Amino acid sequence: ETGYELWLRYHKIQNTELLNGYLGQIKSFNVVGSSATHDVIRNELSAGLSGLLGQTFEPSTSSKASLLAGLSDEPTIAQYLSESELTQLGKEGYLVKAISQKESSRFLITAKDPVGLLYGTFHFLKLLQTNQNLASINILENPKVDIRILNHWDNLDRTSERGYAGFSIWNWHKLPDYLDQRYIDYARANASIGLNATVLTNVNANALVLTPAYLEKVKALADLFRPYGIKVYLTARFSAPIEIGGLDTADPLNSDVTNWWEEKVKEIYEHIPDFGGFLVKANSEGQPGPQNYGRSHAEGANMMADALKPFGGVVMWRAFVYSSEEPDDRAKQAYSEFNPLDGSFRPNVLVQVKNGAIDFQPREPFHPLFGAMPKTPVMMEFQITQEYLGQATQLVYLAPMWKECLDADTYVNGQGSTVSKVVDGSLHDYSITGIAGVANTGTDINWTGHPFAQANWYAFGRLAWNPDQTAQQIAEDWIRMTFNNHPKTIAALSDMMMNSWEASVNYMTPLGLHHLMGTGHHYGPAPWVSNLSRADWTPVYYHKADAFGVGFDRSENGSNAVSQYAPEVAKIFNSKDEIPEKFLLWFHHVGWDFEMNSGRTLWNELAFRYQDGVNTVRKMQEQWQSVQPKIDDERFKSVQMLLTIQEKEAVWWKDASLSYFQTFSKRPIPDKVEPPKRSLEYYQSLKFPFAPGIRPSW
Ligand code: BDP
Repeated sequence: ETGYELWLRYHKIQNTELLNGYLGQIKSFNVVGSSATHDVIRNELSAGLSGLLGQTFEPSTSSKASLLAGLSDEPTIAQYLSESELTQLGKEGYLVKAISQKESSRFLITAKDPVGLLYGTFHFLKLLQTNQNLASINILENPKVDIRILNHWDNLDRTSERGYAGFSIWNWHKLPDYLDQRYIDYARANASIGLNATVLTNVNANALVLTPAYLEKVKALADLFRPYGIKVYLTARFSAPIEIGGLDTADPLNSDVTNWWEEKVKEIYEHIPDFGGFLVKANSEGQPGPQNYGRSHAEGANMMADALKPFGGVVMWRAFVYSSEEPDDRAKQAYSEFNPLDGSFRPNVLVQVKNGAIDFQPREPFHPLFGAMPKTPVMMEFQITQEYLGQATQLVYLAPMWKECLDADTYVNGQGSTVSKVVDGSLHDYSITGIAGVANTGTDINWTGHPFAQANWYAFGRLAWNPDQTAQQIAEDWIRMTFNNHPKTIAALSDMMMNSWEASVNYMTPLGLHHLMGTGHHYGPAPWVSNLSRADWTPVYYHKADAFGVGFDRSENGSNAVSQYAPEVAKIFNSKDEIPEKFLLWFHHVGWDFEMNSGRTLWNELAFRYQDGVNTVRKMQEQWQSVQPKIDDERFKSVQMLLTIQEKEAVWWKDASLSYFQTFSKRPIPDKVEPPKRSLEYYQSLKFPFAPGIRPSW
């Protein structure tokens, strides 16, 4: 198996008792009604039921079919629905339930909108894929977040910034006439996990995508995605009026500029009537923006929002800003810039904030902007592609990391003001909500490079739909759907997955360390780098190791980044003794002999954590080995080889980091920690000129 099928693997159910039970319950299906989405649903049910149940299922038109799917206002369907079910069903929600009649049980899938019906269909098929008992199912679901969107950092030349799975899926050269089947399979996969939107282009944007020839290509994709409920968005380069519009300014308060954007937006909607809107990276890492003209982020965002408003479009304006000229701690800058702008954005602007205040590090405390903008919809940006988390060679299941952030308590409206309540809008009553994931898909046959990276795409969709689900439950569903339902498979793989993120934090950046990766490509350890064009891109800026100790002092005595959090949180982060150790070196510069909870000194604990990370990877190798008889050869070998690489990389991280930090601590490597295999000079000499995922100009 190549893995191309993802979690939509409709192989015949192995357990014959269960299979016979299902065959007794599901004899036929009828999808009532017509639309392009209804056709998709018919195809999905035919493929899913035929594959899983091992018999051919063709759509029937009988109102007595054992599985009935249709909109809630279809008379055939409406007779089975109660008032309360109808009121509970939201626009994109669905109901999947058993309806018992004269001893024979039947099943109903319904929704108010065809896309909800498609989501319900995927849920029903998931029940079979995961071998659930259908007898008394009654599932009513509505998404908790409005815009559930992938951000592709894909360039028009098909390279993918921070992409580790080949080239971009979008073949701009052959579009609009050549419609690759992958486009449809992509939309289908997204719909199966409830994603409803996609940004096709890189945040480091190219204005060409807004020219007529490219809009034809974008339209072709939008037309394919529409039946799957996926709306298309584009990144808008702030200087586009100059680059493709022939103007000599992009000042958001200049009327030629506002007219240009109005006309451009009109042109886009002529091609794509349900176009979603723009994602904008402005005045960030060299990208142009309103500040080039002395205007604020709000003035820039509002100008685009006004152009989009008549058509129902939105602007997702990124808060990922930090300046090398600014002397203040990088971690504070986004908050300092955006918090004062709360209330000055148009209602159709969302401010898109990364989960943490630096940049998708293996572990970051939640970004202080969550909870700090009650009058502005703040949306979440997670990174699915593993830029800082093992790229395509490491098995790192990211759902536990996303959950740690979503479940964190901001305390802004008292206890229980979790980040997920900010994101789902319930804390501040946002009128629109969103959650974005930087995609990890590419042209690799298995879509994501590492077979287990599929789980991160999957988990992102599931959490975007409902941030309250658990990482464990999502992992189990994914394993059952992607591999098999054998209890041994589920036990071994879910254990590997659930421990993998903490392990990677340990062997890369334990105890709150961050940004210690190789320059540019971010592959492997390089904590010694100190001489880049910007100080805030160098690892030494972040770890500040010296003879006394290590860590960035962000307490009241340091940069005071802690003050950007609610007082209850700030108090804990500010105290070396109260702060959870996982964030210790993020907020404090701590002496090498500081006593940790384990009773070890900081230096010994650091060494111990590095070793623990390595040990966990070795355990993952054993666990994978133990399921060999249950996994197809191709995927088994692929993961086996990747785990070998991961083990080597974990040891490399440990050895390079400990050798380097030892030059400051001057303390011995403690017992039970394997001493570094090579000299520090060796690790420093390693070069990776062709590491993947890098932006060509970097
Ligand atoms: C960093 C990436 C860089 C992105 C930037 C961003 O290294 O390639 O352009 O974030 O999010 O993580 O804009």
